[in-house]
Amino acid sequence: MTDDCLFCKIVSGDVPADVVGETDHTIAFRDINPQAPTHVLVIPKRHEPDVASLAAADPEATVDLITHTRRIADELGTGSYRLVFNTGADAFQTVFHCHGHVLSGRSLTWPPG
Ligand code: DGP
Repeated sequence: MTDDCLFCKIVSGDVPADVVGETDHTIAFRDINPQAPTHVLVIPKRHEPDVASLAAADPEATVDLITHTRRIADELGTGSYRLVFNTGADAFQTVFHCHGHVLSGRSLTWPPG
């Protein structure tokens, strides 16, 4: 837990969120600014700034997070989904606690949109 991290506060329950799933290592909650009918953030409970840091620190939690995204897409989306890890400020990462965006429920375009 990092005191000044918004997503750590969601993990601890100090900031409310629309939680749609939880495992030993991860929680999933709806994004406050959805970009698709299903837009869920899947995050590790432990604080790591990005997915590569999580993979280095805790491979088991990383596998759990990826597996959890599949379940969210199956249960709440269409089955087809996009999993996005914005990494670094220039890639539009705004919250520096690892999170995967699960986007589903509409036709997604490529390049990303
Ligand atoms: P990123 O730009 O990749 O770091 O994504 C951060 C996402 O977090 C962004 O899509 C909006 C979402 N977000 C920011 N603050 C909150 C919040 O307080 N609650 C929820 N549910 N989502 C938030």
